[in-house]
Amino acid sequence: MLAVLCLLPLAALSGPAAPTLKVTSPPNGAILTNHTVNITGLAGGSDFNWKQGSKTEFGTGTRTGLDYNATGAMFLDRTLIEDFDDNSFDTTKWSRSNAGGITTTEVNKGLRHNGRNTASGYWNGWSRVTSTAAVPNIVSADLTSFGGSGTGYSTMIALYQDDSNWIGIGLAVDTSAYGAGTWVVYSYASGGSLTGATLRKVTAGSHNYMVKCSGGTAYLYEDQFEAAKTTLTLSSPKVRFAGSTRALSDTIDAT
Ligand SMILES: [Ca+2]
Repeated sequence: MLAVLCLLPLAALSGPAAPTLKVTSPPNGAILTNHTVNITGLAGGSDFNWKQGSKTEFGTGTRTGLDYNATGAMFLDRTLIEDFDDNSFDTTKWSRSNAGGITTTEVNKGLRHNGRNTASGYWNGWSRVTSTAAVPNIVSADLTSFGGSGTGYSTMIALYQDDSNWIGIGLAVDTSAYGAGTWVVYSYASGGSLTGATLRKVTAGSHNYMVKCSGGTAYLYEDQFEAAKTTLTLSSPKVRFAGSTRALSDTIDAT
């Protein structure tokens, strides 16, 4: 599952109205520190300026993703791409936690949530991979296969601020809550208050899931189409991948 994490170009989301960006000063290719780049005359009539203040910030990555919120305010953000393609889990970029017999490993050019729930109670068998640093406010990943057995199992990609503030989208089977089938689901926590919903049933196959949080609204996408949105503000979120199982002896295998 979740082979690629990246910031997608805005044009992929919003159709023909995508704005263009042209910076004439400093010239293309120039590397400057402690200079302000001012970008004007873009969609929504807003201006944007961005200051790259240090070598350290430059080394963190170039801000290449153009984004705007519902008011038309524009901003740039960094791009992070992780392919999980070398079968070696990078603990400088990612932290792992798990419980109840479910684990996440980097295998076969992707992340794999796998295992059999050994925990009592409900949804106490899980594994989570979280970035060690904050990420852009748009994250996406391809879920290439999703399976399991028993009463319920789920996987999602999420923007995660803390346990009380996060939002994610993915797939779930929960025969007691949803009936038969695999469902696209989303859930989020805002100030500790948890909300979740099913969106539609899906058949097997690869799907891309994306989460964007911008200007006080969180947007959830499946295969580049907006699937849901809700009012939510997150501060410096990380990206999290999670796989969970519902009850004792339920299994999951998601890549
Ligand atoms: Ca790796």
